[in-house]
Amino acid sequence: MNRQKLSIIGMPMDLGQMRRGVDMGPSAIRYAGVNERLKCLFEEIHDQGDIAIGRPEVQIDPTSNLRNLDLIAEKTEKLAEEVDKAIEAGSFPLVLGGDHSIAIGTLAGVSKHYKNLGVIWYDAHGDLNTAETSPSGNIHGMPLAVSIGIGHPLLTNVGGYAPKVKPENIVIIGARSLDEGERELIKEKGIKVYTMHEIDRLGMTKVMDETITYLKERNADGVHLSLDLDGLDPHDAPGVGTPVIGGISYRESHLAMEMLAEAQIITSAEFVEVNPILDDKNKTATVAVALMGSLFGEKLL
Ligand code: Z70
Ligand code: MN
Ligand code: MN
Ligand code: MN
Repeated sequence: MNRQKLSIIGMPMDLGQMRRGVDMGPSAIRYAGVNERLKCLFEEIHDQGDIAIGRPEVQIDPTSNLRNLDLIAEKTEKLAEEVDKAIEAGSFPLVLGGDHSIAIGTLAGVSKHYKNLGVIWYDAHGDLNTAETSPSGNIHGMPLAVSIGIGHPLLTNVGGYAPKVKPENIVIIGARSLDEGERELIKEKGIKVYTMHEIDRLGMTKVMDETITYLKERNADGVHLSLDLDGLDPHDAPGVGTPVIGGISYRESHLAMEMLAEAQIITSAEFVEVNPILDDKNKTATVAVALMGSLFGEKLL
């Protein structure tokens, strides 16, 4: 893991779902002090500001069940370029969302730098829908399917290549709201999932130990952490568009981040779905920044 340089890239895009406010996620996370918190953990921090999203008209195409398809393809392509540049410059890319559809761009920028990328998807949801299986038409429920090459070609080909990740290199942690088509895809593709049931049963220590061992045994040469704040319990992270009760606690999440720091396997990360409009005094962004501290090796003593 490169501890020298960190690139912070804001992706204020809310086009992957229907609740406004998640476009303010990067501002909320900066307001919560991300730069100050991480300053002492890196030699250099480059806050690259935000990718320009503008205020595009919402695209409604009643035939495709893919809301804002063209816009999301266009904007995630831009994010992919920035993430790629950061890695080329020897920086660790940290992307601030934005709804989870931004992961299409992050992974497109990251995965070309690795032969066998691993992905940890920390989320209440599977984000494994396609236009055919999605109950909502929201693309933020699809980025993990897109990354394994399943979905509309405009999305799977962001970055100019597909797929980005092998299904067997993915570990989902925190799942508790899966759609039928997602369950089928998980079984069909052999994606490793720790639902809340396994987290309760095994404890977070065992879940993370197993996750780290699994990705090492798979010979992952890089691991991307995609952390959706709705993976946490809404009590600890209320500022998200789709809260699901019975989630991972703040403490368990810290432990998970600390274990990832210790294992030194994470090579890129994104924190998504922070919605300050739905939040309680910027609590969720504050939690996100605290988790980043642990992920990047902050010590209590
Ligand atoms: C549902 C769908 C989702 C995030 C909600 C929800 C998906 N499975 N993803 N919040 N981040 O509409 O596809
Ligand atoms: Mn490159
Ligand atoms: Mn998600
Ligand atoms: Mn989610």
